Amino acid sequence: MRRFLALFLAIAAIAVGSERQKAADVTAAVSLAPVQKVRVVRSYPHDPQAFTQGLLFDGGFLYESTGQKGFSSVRKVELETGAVLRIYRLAPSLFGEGLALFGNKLIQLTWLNRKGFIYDKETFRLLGDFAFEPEGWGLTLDGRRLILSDGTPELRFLDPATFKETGRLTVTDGGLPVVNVNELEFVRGEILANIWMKSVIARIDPATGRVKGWLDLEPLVRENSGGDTDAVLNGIAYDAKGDRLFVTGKLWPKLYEVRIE
Ligand SMILES: [Ca+2]
Repeated sequence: MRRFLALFLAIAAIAVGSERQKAADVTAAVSLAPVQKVRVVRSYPHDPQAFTQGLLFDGGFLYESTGQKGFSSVRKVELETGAVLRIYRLAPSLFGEGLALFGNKLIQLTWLNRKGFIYDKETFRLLGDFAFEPEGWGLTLDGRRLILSDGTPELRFLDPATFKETGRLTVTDGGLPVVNVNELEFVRGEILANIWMKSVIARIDPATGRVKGWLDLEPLVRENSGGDTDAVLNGIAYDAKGDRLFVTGKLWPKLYEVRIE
């Protein structure tokens, strides 16, 4: 219970941020979403050099975007072995971020370059690029719209064909904005989101932006971070056909199939 309380306070702290004064005024209205545990179904090897920024699952394989200048890439990864089957390396000036799939196209964000890239899923041939604002953090597709995070509580919806913004959503918990919203995955009608530097995943209602629950992945963070503050939880993929949820982190040696308890 004590650990849950600490977690609640940690979440409350991120939510409050610089709006502490304003937040204090609405404290009475705060009712933080419940914290849920996850069960590890199976673990798999993950490249401990991969600074994971985007992750998705399609057709039996993982697709991963990695960051850091000089180390950014898009990869096709074999789930069982973690082997990199195909790789596209970005120019050293670019920092890879979120990754989504639209049809047969992989769409990758970069962090501060205000540029995204489109690749053929099979060949990894670069098909084109697009401009977006302001920063690129996470990316997923809800079936018809791209959802982009930029580290603020705001999620942007983009048309996946034109990359034009079609709407926004503010992520809140207990009426307070949640900052540092990072890697995303659309799962069974909810937006799952990593929160940068936190060992929780938010389950966000895509209609209201409200956090419906927090998945506590602290035991996995402890097992994989090795005390490295960069080695944070980041990477959510969903196998819709097999109803399997995968999570990993930056520089983590393992990737997990997890089930929400
Ligand atoms: Ca994802």
